[in-house]
This record gives sequence, C-alpha cells and structure tokens, in this order.
Amino acid sequence: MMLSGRKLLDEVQEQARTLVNRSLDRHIRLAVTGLSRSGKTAFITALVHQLQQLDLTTTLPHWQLVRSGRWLGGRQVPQQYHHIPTFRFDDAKSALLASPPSWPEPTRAVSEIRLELRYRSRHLLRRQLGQSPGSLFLDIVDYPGEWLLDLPLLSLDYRQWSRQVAQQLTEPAVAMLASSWRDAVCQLNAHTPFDEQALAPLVAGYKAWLLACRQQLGLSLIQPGRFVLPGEYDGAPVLQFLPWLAADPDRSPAEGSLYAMLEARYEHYKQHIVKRFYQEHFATFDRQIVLVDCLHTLSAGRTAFDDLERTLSLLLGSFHYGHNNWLRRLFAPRIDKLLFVASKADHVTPEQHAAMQQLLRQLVYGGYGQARFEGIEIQCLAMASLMASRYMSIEWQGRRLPVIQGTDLQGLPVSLFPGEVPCGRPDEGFWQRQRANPEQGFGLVPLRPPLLPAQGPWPHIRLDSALEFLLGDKMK
Ligand SMILES: Nc1nc2c(ncn2[C@@H]2O[C@H](COP(=O)(O)OP(=O)(O)OP(=O)(O)O)[C@@H](O)[C@H]2O)c(=O)[nH]1
Ligand SMILES: [Mg+2]
Repeated sequence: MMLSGRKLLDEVQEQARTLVNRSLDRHIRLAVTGLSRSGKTAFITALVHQLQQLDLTTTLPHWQLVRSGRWLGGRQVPQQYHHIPTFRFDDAKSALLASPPSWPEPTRAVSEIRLELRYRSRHLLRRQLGQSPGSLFLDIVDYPGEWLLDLPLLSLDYRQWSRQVAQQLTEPAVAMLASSWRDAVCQLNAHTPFDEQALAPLVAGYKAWLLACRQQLGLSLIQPGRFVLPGEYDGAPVLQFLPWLAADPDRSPAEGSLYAMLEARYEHYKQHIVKRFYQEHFATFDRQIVLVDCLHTLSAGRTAFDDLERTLSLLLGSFHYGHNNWLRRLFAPRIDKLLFVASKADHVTPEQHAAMQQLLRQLVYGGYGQARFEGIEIQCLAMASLMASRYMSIEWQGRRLPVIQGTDLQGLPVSLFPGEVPCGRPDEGFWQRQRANPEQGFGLVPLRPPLLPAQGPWPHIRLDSALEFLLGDKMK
C-alpha cells in the first residue's frame, strides 16, 4: 500500500523523535552518598525545593541553564519503582518551615523521588522536531548514611574483616570503650558448639561499642551498618555475629561450631542484605555526589580525623570507578561525573571555603586519582544546602575578625569565630590548639535552620555550582 505524502512525513518524524529521545539521554539517576549526618537529606530537600521554583534567576546564578533564560520549571512526578517508599519531601519541608524551624529527621530507611525538569532546548534536531521544551527526569535516592559503610565489607571475607576490627582496637581510646566484651571475645574457642544464648550478651556489647565509638569519639568506620540501624532486619539472627578476635582456628571448624556459625552469618549479611541493597538502589546510577562533613571531624579531634580519612579511602576504593572487577558488574556503573562536597560550609566564613575544598581534595585523594584515571569528570566544592548563618566582621582586641552569626538549636543567638580551616592534613600544632580551645571548633555548635519562605528561593552556598556540574551537560 502506498503511503500518502503526509503520512510518510508523520512516520519519518515519529521515528526521528524516538531516535532523538534515545540519543538525548533524558534520564539521570543521582546517587547522593555520604556518611551518617553528612547532610544528604538536607541537600535533597533543598534541591527539590529549589527545582520546583519557577524563577531561579536570583538564587542559582551559576547554573548556566538558568542564566541563559532556558529554565522552564520542575515538578515531582511518579517514581519508577512502585515498591520503594517516596522521599518525604513534604515532611522535611514542613520541619524546615515550622516555628521554630528544625532540620529533617535522621533517615531510617531508603526512599526515592523523581523530578521532571523542563527547559528550552538548544539542540537543533530537537527544535526542528518541535521538541523544545525538553524534559530531563531526575531520580534521587535517600538512605541512612550508616548503610553506606557496609559497601567495603563486600570485598572482605570474615577473617579479613576480623583483622580490620583488631587493627581498630590497637588505638587506645577505641580499645578502652571495648572493655565490656573484648576480653571475653578474645577467649572464645572456634570449635565450641554454637550457643545463641551465650553469644547474645557479647553481640550486645559489640553493638554498644559501635555506638560509643560514634558518639564519644566521632568515629566514622562503624560496621556493620545494620548493627546501629537495623531497618527491617531488627531482631533477625543475621544481625547476631561479631568479629573473630581470638586465635584463628587450627583446623577447619565443623558445621555447627561457633566459628562456622559466625562466619556463615557474616557471609549471609553480605550476600543477602548488603549486596541486595546496593543491587536494588545503586546499580544504575549515572552520577554521584559524595558529601563529607570535614568541619565536624576537625572539631572531633585527631582520632576522628584519621578514622574519616581511612573510611573514605575504603569507601571510594569499593566503588572502583570504571574498574573491571566483580563490584563493577554489581554496579554496572555508567557513572561519568563525580562531585565531592565539603558540606555545611556556612559554618565558616567565605574566605575559608578555598581551604575547605583543598582539605576535602586531600581527604578523597585516593578515590579522586582512581576516578580521574578512568576518565570520570570530578569536582570538589565547599557547599551549604541551606545557609543558616550570616557573615559579619567584629572588632576584637584592636583587630577585625570575620565571624558567623546564627541561632543555636535551643534558639539562642550565637556569634562564632570559626578560625582557619587547614588546607590539608592538620599538623600537631592544630590539634594542640584545638585541645586548648575545644569550644572554638568548626561546626561544633549546630545551627538552627534559617527562617525560610514557603514559596520563594532558599539561601544556600554553591548549590547552583553543584547543579551546573551534575546536570548542566544533560540540559543543552
Ligand atoms: N548549617 C548547616 N547545617 C546543615 C546543613 N545540612 C545539614 N546540616 C546539619 O547536619 C545535620 C544532618 O543533616 P542530614 O541532612 O539529616 O544528614 P544525613 O546525611 O541525611 O544523615 P543520615 O540520614 O543520618 O544519614 C542536620 O540535622 C543539620 O544539623 C547545611 O547546609 N547547613
Ligand atoms: Mg538522611
């Protein structure tokens, strides 16, 4: 049958449209990663709010798309996976807008949100096909930072992981907190028959130690993550194991022995909890942002700083950007851009931001080098998703000092001279000054969120630079 000229034209146009949609990557899955309390949920909330504003010109000037007047608007649309809870944007926003305002709750489970972003396309083919405005679908995943720390476990067997914990315990401050369970665990015999009742108090001691390391020493390497935040596995036997700190077994432990059971539970944890979680939520991300709260770690002291450095290196090592190993097959990464963010930059005065970025660059140096080697584009930024402070300068002992002013969580006004952020790994002098003046720490006084308008734009630091880097090339 002969097609009429009009029909033929329609068909050709439809085929061309399909081709354009395929070639124009209209979908991005953004992995927002970071250790617990690094600012992931605040970032997602601020991002979603900003992207739902129609007029961004005044607040996001460093985002090219906005500057060139091509931004049309953003809205939340139904997400791809129906079985995953939706990110509770309205709850987070209500908390920020409440009187008094408060930060969103710590995250206890995974959730997702999908946005459709509309813009006027510069793409010639798309314009000719009548497809300007263009749409980009952005998927964002939020999850508890505690679970990120499980990722490096995937490349450790039970014996290797146990050695890593034994190494952590060589730090005196860390060992001191383990006194309630460590001696008993060091005395265990690999071949004794497994006894759930006898194991329970030891595991409870181990879990309490993990929490104490985080709360009292500000440590980041808290593994396994589900031991401090079990989610749906609360009470399951798979969360009842601990590292082997006694002598290694002299012969292969029989089935039903203590060692065999601990090892089996560890492996089950890796295969059925960790691997499944990452397969389900992280397998297909295209871009990644890694938030790091450098300032809080500087305040927490040297042990915490060293621990953060080690933790980041373990984490970035396990992403193995572009590497052809089994982790790569797990993630099938298409990731081509990686943004490292030193979060909560509103806790220091602006002239410190360059040092903050430098410090972050040093902290993530290992992963940075690896990713760049694989051709992934990388950037480091000092950013605040929500700016909770104002900058001032005050007269003090005949000098002008830059300070930040804000409100603490109790509602009292605070003026802080945060001091100078070291550009790299701090020297001994820095830690000594820190010990002498503990109240001077960066980010030690958490700030209450600022008073925000329900509809208008929200104050931030470099959120627009982050958007330019993460989305700019996909919205041409
Ligand atoms: N001043 C300031 N504080 C921030 C900012 N972002 C986060 N915070 C602070 O950091 C805390 C943790 O932020 P969240 O966004 O909940 O961190 P998270 O990474 O989602 O934490 P988990 O869900 O526990 O993994 C907040 O309660 C605030 O006190 C920011 O941009 N500026
Ligand atoms: Mg969170």
